[in-house]
Amino acid sequence: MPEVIEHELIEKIKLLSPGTKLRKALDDIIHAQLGALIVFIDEEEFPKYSSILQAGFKLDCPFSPERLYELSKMDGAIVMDKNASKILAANVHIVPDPSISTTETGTRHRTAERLAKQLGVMVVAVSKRRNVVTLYYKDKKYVFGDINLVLTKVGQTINALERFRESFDKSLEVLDKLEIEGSVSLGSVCEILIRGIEIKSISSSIETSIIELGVEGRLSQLRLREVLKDLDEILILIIMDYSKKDITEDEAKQILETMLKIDHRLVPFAKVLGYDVVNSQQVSDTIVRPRGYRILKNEVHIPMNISQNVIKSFRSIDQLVKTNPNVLQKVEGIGDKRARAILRRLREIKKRRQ
Ligand code: 3AT
Ligand code: 3AT
Ligand code: MN
Repeated sequence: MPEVIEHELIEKIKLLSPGTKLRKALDDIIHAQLGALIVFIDEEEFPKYSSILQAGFKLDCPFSPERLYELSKMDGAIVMDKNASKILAANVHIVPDPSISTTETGTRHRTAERLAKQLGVMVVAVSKRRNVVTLYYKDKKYVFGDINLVLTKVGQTINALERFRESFDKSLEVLDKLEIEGSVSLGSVCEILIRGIEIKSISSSIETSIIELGVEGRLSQLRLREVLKDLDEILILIIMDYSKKDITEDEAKQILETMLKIDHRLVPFAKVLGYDVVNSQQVSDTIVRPRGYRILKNEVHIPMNISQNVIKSFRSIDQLVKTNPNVLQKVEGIGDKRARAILRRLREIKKRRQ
């Protein structure tokens, strides 16, 4: 489910995730084989809606999971304030505008969907028959999965992502050496970028599930953070290294955004980097020379503004590796010590066995 779920809906999902009091109430309702229809509105607006939210009885008491659970034994809807801190009314009969479209079948769920659309509010339906919680917010709908299934799915996805990240990191080490030898093909650059983009898009496909897991998702959240660690930065540096023309960091970020949307194939990736190629054979046959942003940043820990000076003078990393400290020192921001450190590190990488 790679759809981008908007920020507002994410906030609502958090309100209902494990660890919250609201979720405790919903779990109790499900375990008791009950159903519920809960409307969240601005307390001050409540009197205005007397024709839509009819009858029932007013309560105006603080919310607790126990109270909500007891009230769900009654027919009709429960009205709460929008922060879920108060229960305003129970046994309410909701009469939304019947002309508003709904794809649901049961009356509870049809009513919930219509009301959320009509008032632009959050409505939660707990199905008695299907033991499932559905969140409606404005015209959006989110069905909460069975927590154990969601946990399993997220866990399996992260296991795979961890393996992908490991092999991505290994291919960066290979790239280091090829870059210094001056024998990188455009194909191998695009392949690495594609792997990185795949890690990013698979990760974002489970982000909502992790939020849905609430406190149960903490470990997954930490693991995912490790998987994504420095990934954007690395991809941006690779793009700056291999873009056909000189680009700024911001331009590289734009290219990264574009890469998330295109086909994960060599030709489209090479084109986004600015190469005029027609087929993947041509991509693989093209030898490219990196400017050196990534190696200088990640292997030698040179700040970006200084590596820019180095790159202005040497143009590519294979040129840089051939120079000597006296020449390198002439670059602004590079002293004797740094010059030696850069060259030492580059030679170490060159000698490294794969
Ligand atoms: P019971 O005494 O519980 O049988 P009730 O008047 O308390 O009846 P409920 O709110 O429990 O009514 O609703 C029971 C079912 O009746 C739920 C729904 O399938 C159906 N129902 C209620 N109102 C409507 C409606 N306006 N249109 C179609 N079906 C409805
Ligand atoms: P289940 O999946 O069976 O729980 P449903 O969408 O099939 O939900 P039902 O028609 O079975 O819905 O109705 C179940 C209860 O929902 C009946 C009533 O207590 C409540 N309900 C349904 N429509 C309304 C409404 N317009 N206002 C308040 N409560 C309603
Ligand atoms: Mn039903």
